[in-house]
Amino acid sequence: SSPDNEGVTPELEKAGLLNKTKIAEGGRKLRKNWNPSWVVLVGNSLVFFKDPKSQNPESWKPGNSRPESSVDLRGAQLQWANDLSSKKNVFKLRTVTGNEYLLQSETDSLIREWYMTIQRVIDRLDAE
Ligand code: I3S
Repeated sequence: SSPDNEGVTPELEKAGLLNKTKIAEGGRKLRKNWNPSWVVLVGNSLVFFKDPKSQNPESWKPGNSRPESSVDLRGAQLQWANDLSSKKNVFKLRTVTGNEYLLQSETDSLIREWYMTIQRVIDRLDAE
């Protein structure tokens, strides 16, 4: 972030449409329910929106659109998880609190970019 921006607005790293399902809550297994989700990686968090209006950058500003949920990436773990789904291009994100999400895209390059970008944020937080 620019010096002016330091400590004010968290950095927007990436945003896009992915298929998402939560598969565990606090370590307890949940039934899968795949849905398209507008995913925003901002600062140390991955934020999920179900509202298609959230695809408008204006609406990501704090207070303009209510996220469905948000994941703190500090201490999180990421791994490819094609064994956990019949879909291709699936990875699993596990939070320190034992929440687990599968994220998926039909587009190989797109899912690889998401994986690398999220991993980079996790690595940065691990190094702090
Ligand atoms: O891992 P599972 O349980 O085979 O996941 C599938 C089911 O959740 C299925 O719904 P039902 O709960 O009605 O059986 C979903 O429609 C599928 O999408 C899930 O599998 P995939 O392979 O798509 O992750």
